[in-house]
Amino acid sequence: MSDELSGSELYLDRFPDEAQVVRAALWSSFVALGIGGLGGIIQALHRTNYLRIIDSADYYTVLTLHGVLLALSFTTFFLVGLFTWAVTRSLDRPMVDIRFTWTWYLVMVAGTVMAAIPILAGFVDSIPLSADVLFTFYAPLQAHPLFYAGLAVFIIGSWLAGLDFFRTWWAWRDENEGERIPLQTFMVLTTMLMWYIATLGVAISVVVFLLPWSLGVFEQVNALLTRTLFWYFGHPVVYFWLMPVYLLWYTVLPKLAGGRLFSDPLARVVFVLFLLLSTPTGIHHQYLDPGIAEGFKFIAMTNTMFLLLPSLLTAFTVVASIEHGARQRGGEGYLSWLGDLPWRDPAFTGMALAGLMFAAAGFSGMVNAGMNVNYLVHNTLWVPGHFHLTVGTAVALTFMAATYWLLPQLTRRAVYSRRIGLFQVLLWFVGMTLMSNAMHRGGLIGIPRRTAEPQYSGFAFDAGFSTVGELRFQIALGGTLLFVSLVLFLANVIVSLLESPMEGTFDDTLPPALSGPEDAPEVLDNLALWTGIALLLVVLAYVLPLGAIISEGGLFGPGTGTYPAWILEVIS
Ligand code: HAS
Ligand code: CU
Repeated sequence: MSDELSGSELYLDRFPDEAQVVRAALWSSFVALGIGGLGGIIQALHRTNYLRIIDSADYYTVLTLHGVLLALSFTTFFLVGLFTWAVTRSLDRPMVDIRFTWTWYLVMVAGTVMAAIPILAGFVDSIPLSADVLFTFYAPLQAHPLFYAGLAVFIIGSWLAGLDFFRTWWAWRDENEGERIPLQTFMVLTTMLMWYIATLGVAISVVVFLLPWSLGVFEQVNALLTRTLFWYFGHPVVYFWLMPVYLLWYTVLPKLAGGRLFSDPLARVVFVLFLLLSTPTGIHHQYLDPGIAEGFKFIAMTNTMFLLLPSLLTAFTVVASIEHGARQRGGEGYLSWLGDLPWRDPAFTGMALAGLMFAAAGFSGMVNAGMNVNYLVHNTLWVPGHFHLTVGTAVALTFMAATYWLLPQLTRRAVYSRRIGLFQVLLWFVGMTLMSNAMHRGGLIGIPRRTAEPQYSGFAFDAGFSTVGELRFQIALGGTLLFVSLVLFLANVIVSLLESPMEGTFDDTLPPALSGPEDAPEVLDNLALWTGIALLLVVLAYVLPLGAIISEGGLFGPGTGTYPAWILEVIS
């Protein structure tokens, strides 16, 4: 972290052009959050049978809108905005070419709009477009070509964003030979390297198989192959959402707590571990898929268990940093220091509660990851319970909380009401406790996920009607509280922009770590080495299962062998 920056000058003054892009990215993410959240409350009330304003036939349209806008658009737009802020502030230099920065932002917007059009058209029967394929979009579900083209454009935009971060770092490196990569930039670069490796799978799936198939170029695809290529990307994508959160927990949360990051070297180790281990684990989403040998599933499980390590290290480092903050503020005792933390600050409280919930999420993740226990929970409501704690709280709540801290430095506006902010983050925590807990319990008694009619007429769940009724109520109530919290967040941001000019100064500096980069072995900054090892692990984990899937199911579906008929004709 570069720490010499003066507190009297805001980020906005130092980097006016970059601040514009960061704001545009954040506002785009909030538009996605608003629309996606509306989809969430509609389906929560529909599934639980409290309020049915859509036809059950439209359930998958709403579910796709909810998943794509929240899991893919909200997260990624926030991430690229945050990363632009983090790279420029930690390198203390502007982006190399702001026109290029605007270009990737606009490419990402274009991709999102292209993908959203066929999803939204699903509501209008007279328009012959649809994309009710959920955010996992693998075959045999098929969407209109515009949806796949939009996804491809969106991913290309994110690749260009990564290139922009690298170019800016390269320029800095030429000016600062021999210096360690500042921590925030290190985190951005390792995340983007992980992203390049992970998106290879989904790019091949979309461009080589799904798009031509939906255009009618091929009649069929190998469904298991597109599934496997999706999950090759679908697991690391969850760390693409989580790593910006860790960037905030490591570099901003200690300051909000009144202290300093405990260890810069440990933070670097964590991000390197994510780069190495995020991708060779995707098959843990496919434990129940026929067509993949048990041995490959076992390897994915083992890798997943290793992948717990960076998060367990994070729990230690971040809590130690928070404790350091509390002790700087006069906190004492084994646990009574907790009372000395700035609980009235919505930015601190939001992030701390997000962290607490992530601890629970980690446990449900460990349950998911066990091959045998997974058979109990797979495709049940347990899984949405898990991911509303992870992406729906660790990520979403941290991003909302961080907005309360970023807003003044990006807009020169004060947060309109910090009290509403505090109430809003608490409400999210309470709403999610109700909803997610009930979803986990519902999953254990066999309530399925991904359906508008989970009650299955004529089928009695083991736990009896009263438990099912109680869980239904908790999900509906929790979902409603979450929606209210989301509306309060968006309203607070909008009113801040309209009504709330900033008075006085705002300290946006970040303190150096207690153990700084000088304590970190230099090899940690050798990005080429870690990328090479990461690629090797991917090859080891995936070449054999993919080979088996293709030789058994044909590259383009049954009967097509390894090559499709038309390629064989061309080469024969
Ligand atoms: Fe997961 C399914 C395993 C983490 C998201 N996951 C999903 C799906 C999503 C998702 C979206 O193995 C569903 C996809 C679909 O539609 O089918 N997941 C794991 C494991 C982890 C994990 C082992 N998941 C995440 C994260 C996500 C995410 C992160 C999004 C951001 N997940 C699975 C598996 C499945 C799965 C299977 C497939 C299930 C199936 O059958 O379909 C681990 O990375 C978790 C490690 C976490 C920890 C917790 C550490 C605690 C920390 C808190 C520190 C405290 C603080 C607070 C800061 C070990 C870091 C301090 C405060 C004070 C006041 C002191
Ligand atoms: Cu996963």
